[in-house]
Amino acid sequence: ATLKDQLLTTVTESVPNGRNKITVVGVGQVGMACAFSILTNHVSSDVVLIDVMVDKLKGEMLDLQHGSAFMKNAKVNASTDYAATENSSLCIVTAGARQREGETRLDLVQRNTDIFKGIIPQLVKYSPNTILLIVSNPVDILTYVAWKLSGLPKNKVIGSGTNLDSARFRFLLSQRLNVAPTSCHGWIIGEHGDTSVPVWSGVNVAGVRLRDFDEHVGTDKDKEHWNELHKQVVESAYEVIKLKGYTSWAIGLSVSHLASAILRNSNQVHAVSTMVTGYHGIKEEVFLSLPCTLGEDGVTHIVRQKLTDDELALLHKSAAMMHEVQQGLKF
Ligand code: 6V0
Repeated sequence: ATLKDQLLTTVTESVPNGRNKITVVGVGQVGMACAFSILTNHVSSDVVLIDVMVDKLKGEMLDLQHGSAFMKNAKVNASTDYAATENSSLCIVTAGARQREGETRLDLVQRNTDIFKGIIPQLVKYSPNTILLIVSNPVDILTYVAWKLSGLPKNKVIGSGTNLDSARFRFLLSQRLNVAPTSCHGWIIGEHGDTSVPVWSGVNVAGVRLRDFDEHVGTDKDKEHWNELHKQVVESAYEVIKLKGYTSWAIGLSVSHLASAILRNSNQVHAVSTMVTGYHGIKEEVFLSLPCTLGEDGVTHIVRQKLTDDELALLHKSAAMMHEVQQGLKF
């Protein structure tokens, strides 16, 4: 008998996978920020990392494993083989090519669609009951692509969407009002990025709407120019990328909150990218962000926001644009 056998008597074999197992595909800046936030917030005790870069993958795995004792003994594994992802409750996809100089947005979409063809079917093969949380950009279109490639029901394919944009918005509101971000309620819906829609009609603190003091707040007629905050939200990714080369911490934290809501079946409401056909008069088969309740089945309910005509028009513009880009995609 080995020393181990002498020390430990087997009562029953231990379970190989944790019930809260999370796979993160892509160990770049975003994937690692997601993994680190998930581990340090104790959202999962069983994280698997997947990438195509063997050395980087192993290095990241070892570095995190060495911190296991400080993360409630979480297990961290890594592999280029999707068999390691078996029985994941949640798969987060952050893998993706970066835009090259002179490359159009559509080119990037097609390149990332081609990358997704090698990732999504593998994830579903080993975890047929998983929920997919897509982070790679352009996130709304790639969530649609992942939905098509996976064959999963629409509730189980989610894009990180405007959860991050909404967090940025609430932070900026907090700075201007000197009220904590979690006490400033404001939602950004629609496309994650340039055509996102700030729902000024609902922005409130303690249920008191800014629109009740000034009906023009957030519009062009607003003398205090509150809509500058939304412009800053749209600019923020570009600004951070210009300053540090990439964005990572805020998206990592935002994704770990979504993962927590899903795994804990909490019915928390977050703005995430979901199939919006039939909502707010949208006819196209597209994914855009709306406030959704999240639980272990993914998106269970969509909150029916009372949008103004201007907000609806902006949302329809996003939907039309997503649809147009999707038409050019080759699966
Ligand atoms: P990065 O640092 O270049 O990392 C990308 C990783 O993906 C690398 O480690 C690659 O090796 C890996 N990868 C590439 N192809 C494959 C493949 N076929 N299988 C497995 N792994 C692969 O990029 P970064 O981490 O900065 O960004 C990743 C993606 O997230 C990009 O598409 C960003 O645009 C997107 N972001 C999305 C955000 C959001 O709010 N949804 C926010 C920030 C970035």
